[in-house]
Amino acid sequence: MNEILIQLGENLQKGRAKVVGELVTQALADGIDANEILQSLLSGMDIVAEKFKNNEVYVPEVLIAARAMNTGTQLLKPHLDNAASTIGKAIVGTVKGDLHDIGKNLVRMMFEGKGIEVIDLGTNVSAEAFVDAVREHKPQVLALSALLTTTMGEMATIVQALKTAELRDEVFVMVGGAPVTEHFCQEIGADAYAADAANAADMAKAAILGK
Ligand code: B1M
Repeated sequence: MNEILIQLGENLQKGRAKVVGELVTQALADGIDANEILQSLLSGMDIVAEKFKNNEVYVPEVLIAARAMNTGTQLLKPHLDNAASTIGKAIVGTVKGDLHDIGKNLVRMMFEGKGIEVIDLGTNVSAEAFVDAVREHKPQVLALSALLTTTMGEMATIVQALKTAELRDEVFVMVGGAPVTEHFCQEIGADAYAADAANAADMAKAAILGK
């Protein structure tokens, strides 16, 4: 593999956003294909995600690697064929009444690291807003986050609202957040529960690719 691409992956894992930006600029100037550059960024992020899953790195390292990833992808964006650079679309958000967003932001970053385009609705998002966004953006995946036992019930309301709007079969509904469990996921009729952001990204990618 080209030396610049190797360095790119390594610096991404270390979260060196400035160096990643310089290397992407240099790689583009050297005529390396933007998709090839993106692949080396994605491979670096995959390694970070795997380490995070195995508790070898923690939230701060993931956040700085994700920031470096964002620096690289922003520079690549104008050079990429969108259809080739993203595998699908997801909507993420924290449910109504809930302002916790650190886990949800990690989910967004891990999704982006897998090449999934993300529409982030933010926090305190009502069921109506989720339904409207699904209708408008037609994502393959809807990822819901809740951190409070008092707000997780809102996930059931969202699943029901999707059914009422006849959109339930159009989207793969994933749920997560500290109080959420596999049992709860099944009880409310969601499609998948993910215990952490890395697993959520693996599951979303598999759902998008139909695996
Ligand atoms: Co709050 N808070 N908080 N809080 N807060 C908790 C959740 C709590 C467990 C603390 C405690 O009492 N021990 C407790 C909930 C108790 C319960 O419901 N059983 C609690 C409470 C009570 C409250 C308030 C009510 C406090 C008050 O005002 N009296 C209040 C509520 C505000 C509101 O939301 N309406 C409140 C406020 C806050 C802050 C604003 C101060 C702050 C949030 C800042 C922010 O998010 N920007 C905050 C924080 C930081 C926490 C703790 C300390 C940390 C949460 C966190 O970010 N963890 C938390 C205690 C704890 O969890 N130990 C606590 C790091 C993050 C990476 O983990 O979000 O779990 P997490 O995400 C994980 C997984 O859950 C998963 O992936 C991530 C890991 O990869 N995941 C998903 C998350 N979302 C996913 C979605 C998916 C898939 C996976 O989609 C498919």
